[in-house]
Amino acid sequence: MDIRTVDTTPFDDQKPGTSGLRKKVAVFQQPHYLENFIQSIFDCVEEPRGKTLVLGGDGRFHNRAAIQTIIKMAAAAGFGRLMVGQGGILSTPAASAVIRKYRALGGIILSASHNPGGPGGDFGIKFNIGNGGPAPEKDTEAFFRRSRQLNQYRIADVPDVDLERVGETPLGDLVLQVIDPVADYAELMEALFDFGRINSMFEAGMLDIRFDAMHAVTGPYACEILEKRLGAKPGSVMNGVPREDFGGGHPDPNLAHARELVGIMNGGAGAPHFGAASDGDGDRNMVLGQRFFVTPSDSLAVMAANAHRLPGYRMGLAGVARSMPTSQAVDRVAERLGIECYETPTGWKFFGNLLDAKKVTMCGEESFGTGSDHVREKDGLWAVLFWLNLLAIRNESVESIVRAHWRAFGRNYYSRHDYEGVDGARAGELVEDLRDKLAGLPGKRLGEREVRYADDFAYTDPVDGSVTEHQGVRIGFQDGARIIFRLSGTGTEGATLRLYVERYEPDPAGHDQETQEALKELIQIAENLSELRERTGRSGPTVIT
Ligand code: G16
Repeated sequence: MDIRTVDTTPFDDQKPGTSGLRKKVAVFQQPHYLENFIQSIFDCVEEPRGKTLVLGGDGRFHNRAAIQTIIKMAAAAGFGRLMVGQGGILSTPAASAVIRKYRALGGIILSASHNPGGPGGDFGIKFNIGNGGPAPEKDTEAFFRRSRQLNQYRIADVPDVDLERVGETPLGDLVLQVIDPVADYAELMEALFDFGRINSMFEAGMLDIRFDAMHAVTGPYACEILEKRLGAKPGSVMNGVPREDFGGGHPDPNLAHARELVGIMNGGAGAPHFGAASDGDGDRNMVLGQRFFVTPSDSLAVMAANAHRLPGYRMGLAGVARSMPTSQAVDRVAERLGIECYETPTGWKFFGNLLDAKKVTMCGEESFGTGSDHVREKDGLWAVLFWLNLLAIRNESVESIVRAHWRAFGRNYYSRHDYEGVDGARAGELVEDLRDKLAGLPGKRLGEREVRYADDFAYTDPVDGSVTEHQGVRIGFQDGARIIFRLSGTGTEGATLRLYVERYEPDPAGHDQETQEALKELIQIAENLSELRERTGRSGPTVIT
């Protein structure tokens, strides 16, 4: 096998964001762009000789071309085994499961998650380490530093490989192994949940579900697990064939982008009992009941409160974690259970150490992500199976489970307002000016509430002591209400400014308000304080979740 060393020049924009390097497809199509970043990773990881690497993606446009290039570079780097999902497919949680099961050195996941795909869409590369989770910041910083010095990469001169046939092919010293992308993941799910019990509900006609795969990676996983193994009726999985452009849609499971599913779930008495959707790479989830939306923050709290009822979590939870902007609903569950609740910066990578150190069993984020220690990524289908198992155990509707939870713990009204595609400099100034106001806020009254604290969130990892600063401006009130401002780290066009608003309502008599109405005063305060509309030049948010 001939290995070529190719001269290259560094790019200055290969800094990974919240979740890997995400750019427009056209950026990745520039000569050497992909190769430079992959070589930067290979130069920073431990000695690859003889080790196993996992590779797959969400099937979006450019996935196949990128995989062929990475196979050749992995062969040149000296890896012993490369496990690639058939057709280049591996959902993010499945990749995490495979890395862990086969004790791989790590894995490369090609995805821009929920961002649109196709030639004009986005592409992305994530590196996951040996625990199956996203590379921590010290690693992504090292990749970035390396990318700025890189002047050569190495690639094997071999023809493209057939990715459709499961099996092994030698490529020099590398064994290329094309694997069934679903099998290991499905086996793991069977070990965590009571498939027999869920199956009985389907058999008895007591459960009708709709799962929207949004023409993204979860299609094959959902068809195999929900329809084939669990017996949901054919057609329960919608948009189940992965497409390179996600069928022209935006594979983001929220009320704005999963409209078709939302329409079905709002469709009167004959609507399915349970609806769910997942995103481009299968790590996010949205859960719906009949005419009922479960906020991701509530979903996490309900799951934590009920975990002990499910086979995989019978021993109870060691602790829980949530990202800082996620509502404090789960904090109340942790308090009741007498376990620790950790507050981390946005980004699944911050949960890795807590999970590895067994400080937490379950974690979640407001951005439609929930997961547990079974892998080191958030996991969309896992959350769906968790809910199905819970429905089968409690034999109640989604809505009645959530309402009972509110009665027991109180309700955290919660909403996120996104201002997308804002001018980057203006968004930066807005956040800077807010930071300047923080010192003067504690003790002050804003509307009917008194500010208890106002800060720029910083996190000290309790396991390795690493410090991460400037993770969002927080204004907390005496009654637990919060206003948070943050700049997204996953967009590829301009800046996305996120406003998160939350308030706690302990009284069940106050649990029936419409969310935006319930949060109106706080939203107004946030907009006034930040001069949000004037400074962004927008009359309102682009997306409300
Ligand atoms: C990624 C991260 C999540 C984060 C989300 C949104 O998710 O893994 O931890 O909450 O982005 O981040 P931001 O607010 O910075 O845009 P995904 O599903 O896009 O990989």
